[in-house]
Amino acid sequence: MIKTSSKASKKLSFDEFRKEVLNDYKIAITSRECSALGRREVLTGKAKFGIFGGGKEVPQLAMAKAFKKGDWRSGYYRDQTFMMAIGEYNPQHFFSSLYAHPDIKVERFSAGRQMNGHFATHSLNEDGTWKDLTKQYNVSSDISTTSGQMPRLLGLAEASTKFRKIDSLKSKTNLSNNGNEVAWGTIGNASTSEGPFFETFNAAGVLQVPMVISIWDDSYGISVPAKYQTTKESISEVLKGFQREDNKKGFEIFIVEGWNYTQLVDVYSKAAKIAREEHVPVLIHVKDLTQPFGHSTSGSHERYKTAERLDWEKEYDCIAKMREWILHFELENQEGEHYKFVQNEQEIINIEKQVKKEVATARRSAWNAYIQPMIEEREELLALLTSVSETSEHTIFLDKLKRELAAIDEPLRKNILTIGRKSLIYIRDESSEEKENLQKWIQNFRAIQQPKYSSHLHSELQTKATNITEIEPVYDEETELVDARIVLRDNFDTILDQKDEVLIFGEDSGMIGDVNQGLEGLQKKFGEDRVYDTGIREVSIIGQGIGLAMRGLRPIAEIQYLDYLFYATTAIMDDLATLHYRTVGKQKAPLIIRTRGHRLEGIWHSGSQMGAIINLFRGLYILVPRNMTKAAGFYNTLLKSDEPAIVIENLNGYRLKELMPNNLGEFTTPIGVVETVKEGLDITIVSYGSTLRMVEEASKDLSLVDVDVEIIDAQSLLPFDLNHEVLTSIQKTNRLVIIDEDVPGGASAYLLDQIVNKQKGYYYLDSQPTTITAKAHRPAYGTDGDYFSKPSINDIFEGVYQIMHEADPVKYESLY
Ligand SMILES: Cc1ncc(C[n+]2csc(CCOP(=O)(O)OP(=O)(O)O)c2C)c(N)n1
Ligand SMILES: [Mg+2]
Repeated sequence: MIKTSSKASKKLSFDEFRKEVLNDYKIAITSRECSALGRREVLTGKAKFGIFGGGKEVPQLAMAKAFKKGDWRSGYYRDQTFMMAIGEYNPQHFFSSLYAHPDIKVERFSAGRQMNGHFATHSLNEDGTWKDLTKQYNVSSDISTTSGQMPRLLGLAEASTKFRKIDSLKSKTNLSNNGNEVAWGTIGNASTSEGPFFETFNAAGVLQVPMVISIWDDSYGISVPAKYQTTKESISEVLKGFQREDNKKGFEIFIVEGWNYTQLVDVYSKAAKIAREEHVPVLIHVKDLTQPFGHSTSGSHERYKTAERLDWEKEYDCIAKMREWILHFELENQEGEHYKFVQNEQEIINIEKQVKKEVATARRSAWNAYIQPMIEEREELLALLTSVSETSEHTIFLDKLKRELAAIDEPLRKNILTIGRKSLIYIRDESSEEKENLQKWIQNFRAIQQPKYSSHLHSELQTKATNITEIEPVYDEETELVDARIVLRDNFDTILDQKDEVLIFGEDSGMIGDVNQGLEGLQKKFGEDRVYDTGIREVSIIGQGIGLAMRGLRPIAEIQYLDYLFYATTAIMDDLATLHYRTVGKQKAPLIIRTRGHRLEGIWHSGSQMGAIINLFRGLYILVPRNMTKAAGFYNTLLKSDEPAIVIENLNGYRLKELMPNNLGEFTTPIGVVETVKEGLDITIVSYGSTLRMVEEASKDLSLVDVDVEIIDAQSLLPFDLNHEVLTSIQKTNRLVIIDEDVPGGASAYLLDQIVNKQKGYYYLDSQPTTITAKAHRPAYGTDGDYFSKPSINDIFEGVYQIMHEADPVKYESLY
């Protein structure tokens, strides 16, 4: 600390140190005061819920010191002090997020879409281009699921290894500075009981990535103490085997007291150096933390902590300990001079008083910014209601509504709209200019408000994936039929050649080039850094992809079979699918998930759970190409845009023959566009994936009995048929059947709803719209198991024929 010998510089460096310590203390107590006042805001009803960082302040000061521009954090709801210490959060922001202020310029993490304590920075400019991520602190947007932050952390850290190792990425200086960036994870002690924590932890040790994981250990997970959470009640004990040794790679592990400021600062600086310079993962187990306000505003910790524990928490409160240290710190140099942080306690009390004032002012100002526009909007509506009421026959009712609205002290938009919309019911049979003004105001108001809650599920930029138009595959005259996997493989080859930022990885994706040889020889050609094997660990494979994509790379993460996608559900559903929405487009992860399914056999390899996928993973594009050329086209489309998607290849299609296009890497399959693969007049069949081939087979038999079917390949389930081409088909055939191998009520029900309700197909139907699906149970194994579980060509024939029979029993006589 005091290294030079000259008196003046000694004094100067101590002064600087003193300033830093006092500033840190100020940040810690500002954070604590926010928690205290925030809790009151919930108890008095101004905010709905609060979850705060009380008791975890001091270690976060230390982490913030080691956190450099360009670094990334993937953490959880306790990190408010860290956010304040890096300058990305202040009391006004704190209260704005508590009130869920719906403006991204004010509540900069999620525009109030997430509850408080879910932090983020902005990676993207207004036009969707990357900011210079090396010149800012990067906080990947938090999610609420305990340990859900871990899988993504793996990719955020792995990206540094890619930027350091792959020469052609070195020019991307806005994304990385030679891979010097550390990814910092934070997690609560109890959340380490979760699978994603252990899976990610192990993978980080295998991959040797620059990651520092802090475990904020307060001995509880809400009310459940460590003895029910963790073997030996200590996560660092459990993880000892991960400690690196002289000739064995692993983690560096630190254990530190959470109230010990100097020890913390020292440990964090060492941890950062190891991770940054050596690219070695580090664990910091921060023990002895407390939770002075309890878990959240939903309950009180006095209910489940003993009196002894509560006393201990008071004594070991990290801020109280830091205060003691500041007060009693005294250094004497060789000349006998004494250095102190403060001369007396009053100096500290003065800082504390000032902080209280500052936080109270910030609270008022955040509340006014939140409520004032709504008070004005209420006035607008009241004025409109007054003028309607003056000419209405329902003055009594309208005035009652007005009084109701005027009586609300702090009106929300829900209150305003509820009254406005109700008023229209009373005057539904009146007509006046005043009423028209009211109607317009309500419609306009809704049009302005709704996007605040519903925008940005997908990209809203010109570059969005659904704007990429079709480029058809082009064939040379002497083009040959090849195994379809060769089309896919050669297209990946071209992609890897053209785009340095593309990385492909998964179980068996590297050395053998995936289980179906779609990547054959590509690791050899492009190296292990670009095409590589992973452990069997689906949730962290997806997390790896999310993190890599958030740092500007273009990962293609492979999930070996569709049924195993669900191991990664939290990473896809909670993290990837919501990222763009929950940051209002300020962060993105254009991860492409490659998997294979359809027409698999057996309970564990059915490959058909499309209904679950489209319902759980809204926010991703769900693409179901019927062959490998279509699949390759989807990869090309996705790489020309920047949104996340799942491409489901047909497992039984790799060895079928397809023509080899000559514009590999270039041709595209459009997203949200169906394709009519056979025209017909009698009935429209919508299907997708490999079921489509069976439909084509059945249609030949149907034509023999004079049923002329039109077959439409959905291709893209999310989004489905943006141009309403199925409707055009139904206008011609007036009959509809949807066929897939999902369970009844699965993706076929979704397609039915899209066509009958959204496209308003019901106007044109002369027969009951029907679905032909698999049985409700998981499919049984083997040829007969498949025949009796999934729709067969017989089932398709008979299902379609039955509709024709009902329409014209004379022409189409009953089969049975
Ligand atoms: C997957 C999941 N399960 C349960 C919860 C509910 N929950 C939220 S926080 C929490 C306790 C977490 O304790 P810990 O990890 O020790 O963090 P702390 O709050 O103590 O800092 C629980 C059970 C959740 N958010 N997500
Ligand atoms: Mg805990």
